[in-house]
Amino acid sequence: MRKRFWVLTAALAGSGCGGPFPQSALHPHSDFARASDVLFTDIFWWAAAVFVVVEALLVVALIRFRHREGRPAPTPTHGHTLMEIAWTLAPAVILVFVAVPTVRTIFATAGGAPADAVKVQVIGHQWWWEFKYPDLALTTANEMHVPVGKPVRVAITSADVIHSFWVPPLGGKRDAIPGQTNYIAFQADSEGDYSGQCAEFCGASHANMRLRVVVESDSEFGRWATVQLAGPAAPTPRTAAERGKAVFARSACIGCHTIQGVSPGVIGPNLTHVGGRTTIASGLFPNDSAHLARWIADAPSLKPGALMTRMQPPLTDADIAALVAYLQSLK
Ligand code: HEC
Ligand SMILES: [Cu+2]
Repeated sequence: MRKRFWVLTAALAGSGCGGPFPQSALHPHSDFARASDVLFTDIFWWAAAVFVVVEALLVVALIRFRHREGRPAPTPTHGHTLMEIAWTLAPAVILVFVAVPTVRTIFATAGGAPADAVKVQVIGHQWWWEFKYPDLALTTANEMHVPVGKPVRVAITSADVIHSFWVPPLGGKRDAIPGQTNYIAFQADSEGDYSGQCAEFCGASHANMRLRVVVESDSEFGRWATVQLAGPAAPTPRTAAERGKAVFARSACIGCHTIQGVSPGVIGPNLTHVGGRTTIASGLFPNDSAHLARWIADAPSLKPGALMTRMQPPLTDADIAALVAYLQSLK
């Protein structure tokens, strides 16, 4: 019985260290994330050493001075100058070894970047992320693209309440504060699709405020930017997508969403190329017909508190299907 308990405990503890864990800060993929990881490991080993020394002394004291029949109580030590100096100095020295790398990392990750860094402006919204590339005059949402091996400078702010931008494998977390801009800079060292998360409680769907960062080759990034900069594809005449465009243009959608050349809304994500995204609703759902249809019909039922309210009067199933076809055509 006891043996089985230990095997089970070891298995549970061991399994905590495996798995893919897409939002783990222990798998760094940029200079920023590596700097935090190195600092974390450094402080972890100092803490481990302190733990071992303190626990060892405790165990020695427990065993050596245990009460035994007929033995008088040990005499307590008072005013031992050497010991007092030792246990004051040792922690002070350890704290210096912790403080110096900490302060160095704080400055190293303060957001400084060369002038030719790719610039991205991140704006937190309840409960989605807007990404603007000022040098490219490009706006998108929820999925940020950056080239691999190039410095990226991220300027972070918020349109409503305080959020926090955090992509554990790449960098952050850094608060997104309305009326203020905070910066981080990083250089991703491997291509991939990294997930992030708002890290400052911001209301009902805080936990559903995710994001993705696609790190790709320079040429793929260039291709992506070119597609984003082009206007939306015109739907083929007499298809569901064309009917969907008409439904979009006569519905409340236009008050909240921008589709370049179609509508100017700025309450929700820019939908000009929404069909090219892999997810919707800030990384919550795959961008497929079923989820799009349910989202358009009743977004708050999929994402509590979503500021995309239920359409009134409700859209017909045919209208929703047409809208889905239209949005999917916007690659
Ligand atoms: C009251 C403003 C409002 C109206 C009206 C509105 N939306 Fe939205 N929409 C939003 C907001 C805000 C979000 C982001 C919600 C979130 O993720 O929390 C959103 C998200 C979306 C998304 C997901 C985009 C992404 O990148 O994740 C799609 C698709 C969408 N809306 C389509 C539509 C369509 C189609 C209509 C019209 C039938 C519509 N919306 C009407 C505010 C609105
Ligand atoms: Cu949040």
